[in-house]
Amino acid sequence: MYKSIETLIVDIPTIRPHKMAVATMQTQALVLIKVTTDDGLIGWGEATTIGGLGYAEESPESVRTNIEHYFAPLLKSLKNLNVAQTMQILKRNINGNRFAKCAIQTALLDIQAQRLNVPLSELLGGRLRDSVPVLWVLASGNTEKDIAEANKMIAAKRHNTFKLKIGSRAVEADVEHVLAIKKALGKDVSIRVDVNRAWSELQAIKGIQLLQDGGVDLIEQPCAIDNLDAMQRLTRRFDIAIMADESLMGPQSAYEIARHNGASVFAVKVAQSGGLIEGCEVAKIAQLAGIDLYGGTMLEGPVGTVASAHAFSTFENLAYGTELFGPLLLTEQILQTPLQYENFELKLPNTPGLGIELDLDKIDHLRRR
Ligand code: MUC
Ligand code: MG
Repeated sequence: MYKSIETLIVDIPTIRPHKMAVATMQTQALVLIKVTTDDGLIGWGEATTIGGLGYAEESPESVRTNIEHYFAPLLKSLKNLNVAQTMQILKRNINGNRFAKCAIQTALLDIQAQRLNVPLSELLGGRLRDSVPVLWVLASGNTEKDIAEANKMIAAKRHNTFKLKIGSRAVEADVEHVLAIKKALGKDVSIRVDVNRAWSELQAIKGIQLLQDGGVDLIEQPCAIDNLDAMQRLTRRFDIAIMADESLMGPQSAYEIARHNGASVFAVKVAQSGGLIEGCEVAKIAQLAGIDLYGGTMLEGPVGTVASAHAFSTFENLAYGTELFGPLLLTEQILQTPLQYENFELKLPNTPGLGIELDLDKIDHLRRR
């Protein structure tokens, strides 16, 4: 039934260095999975990560190796199973590897949605919106450059909400940088910060107080992944939204964080969740626990971005919008028709499956040999 499963690593320079506490990105290594069926259908998935092993436990190279050696032979041995049954067998036989599992599941859902002639979102329960709001991340490392970049985005009606990457400098220096940007952009522009787990609890108390007083709207992953106690105390202590990102690793951890009041917002990432379906489960847990939602990214290219958009379009509450801007950070586009960003939102395709057409010549030219 599944004839071939290919993993392509496609290295694309970013439009400027993207500085985060965990890594500075100059190039993004897109990890694309192409699944071909015996009857000639093709499904795509993506398992892109950030900064090699700087962000998560899977690297582009480990995804490729594990798909080639473990996922592909197993998938090729399966016959006459639906997507759920196929994923159940993969999960029983392969531990961890959430990014690889997400990419494979996406490709299988893409194929199934094409067979049924419906957009992929219809297999996830059905979309509630045809577009999702998209913010922009300011991460040039320079306050003046960030302000100029934000003003350009607002004027072009591309983004009117901004997330700032902090955590690599002293708390005071980071706060000064954020509040200068907040002041320059004014009260109507929502500013959030992502600390990428760089602060101790005491640093977080100091930093969050100053940012809350300065009119910032949200603090993302201030403390270490495992420090659920600190996240709980910070969530209770402050009025400002505290968002879990790296510490969310699928439905089980979503349940644990929700149970301990360890966040007021969840950043749902389909790869971190282990799949589109699991991302929707994380969202459901949030909804039941009264936690708000935000659609996150692993700075994927268009495949992972549109797959995420299909999942996020089904969420009842998307109070904090999304950050599905990954393709816009890249100097090269790999679709025949680029994803449509307009009026501060990303439009979802209506055609069957993921609803995108890849530029295979471009991919072949850019891919790692
Ligand atoms: C993260 O931690 O949120 C998402 C946007 C961005 O600039 O970095 C990522 C990772
Ligand atoms: Mg984050």
